[in-house]
Amino acid sequence: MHRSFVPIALVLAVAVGCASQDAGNAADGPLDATDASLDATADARYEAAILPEAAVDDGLVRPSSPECEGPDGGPPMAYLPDGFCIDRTEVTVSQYDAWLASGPPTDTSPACQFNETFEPNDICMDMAGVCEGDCDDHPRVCVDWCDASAYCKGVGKQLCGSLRGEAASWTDFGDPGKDAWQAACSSGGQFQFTYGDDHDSACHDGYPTGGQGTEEVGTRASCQSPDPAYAGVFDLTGNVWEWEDACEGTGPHDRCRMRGGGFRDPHLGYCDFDQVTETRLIHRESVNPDIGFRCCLYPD
Ligand SMILES: [Ca+2]
Ligand SMILES: [Ca+2]
Repeated sequence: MHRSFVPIALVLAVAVGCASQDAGNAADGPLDATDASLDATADARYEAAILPEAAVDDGLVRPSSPECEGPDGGPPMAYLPDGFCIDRTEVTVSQYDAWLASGPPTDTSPACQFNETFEPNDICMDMAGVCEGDCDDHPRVCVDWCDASAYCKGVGKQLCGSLRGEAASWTDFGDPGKDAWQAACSSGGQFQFTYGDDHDSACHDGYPTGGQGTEEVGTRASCQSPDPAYAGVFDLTGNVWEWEDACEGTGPHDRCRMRGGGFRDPHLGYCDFDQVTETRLIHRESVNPDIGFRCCLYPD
């Protein structure tokens, strides 16, 4: 077990300054293109697994797994053996902005009545680490939990929660038999890290940019599962933390979980890392330059 993590001070919990807002290479892996046992879906995952360029250029245009067809936007999805679909990457700036441009209706969910806008927070967007310039394929950051949840619903998906498509229990975040994000990250409970059990510093140590900022989603192929059935899902470790449908209560100040670590965080990346206990407290209304999200889908 690699439990050498040294808790990072709460300095990582960047306050936005507003009272209501807190702010490998898989080619070395076991996959074999000549393995006749790989079906067409697995072949597609294999291709994404061994070709980093494809992960970037092809990954965003690759069709979703057949089981995951139907959503109207966002990243292509992978169907996992646990019976649900998950976005292959974090939701990008261009994907989120396309939804915003469609004029989504006001958020009326009980937990999100505080949420007056889906626009990324202006103060947050001016903070260090937020992409400037050509950012279309970077993860969308500076959005609160309610923005993330509304986006997922808006494109016909859900913010990742339990394996059954409900909100995940606050305490089940480390259980791959109950928590969808954890099932994806741990390859159904096989591994401590997305990529296996042996620590790979390339997937930590401020992944991907040593604390400087985000990177285009899916850029690095090393930080994905070596199991073909779970491969092709990128950046579960690092790039940005990801909002999860796992909250302590229904109020704006109630805590919600974020998963996987972000570019500011060295040494993180255990799939079952408990950010609430060990690093920082994040509330439903919080925004931050290193928090984004991805969505799930639960086929009938
Ligand atoms: Ca908002
Ligand atoms: Ca991530």
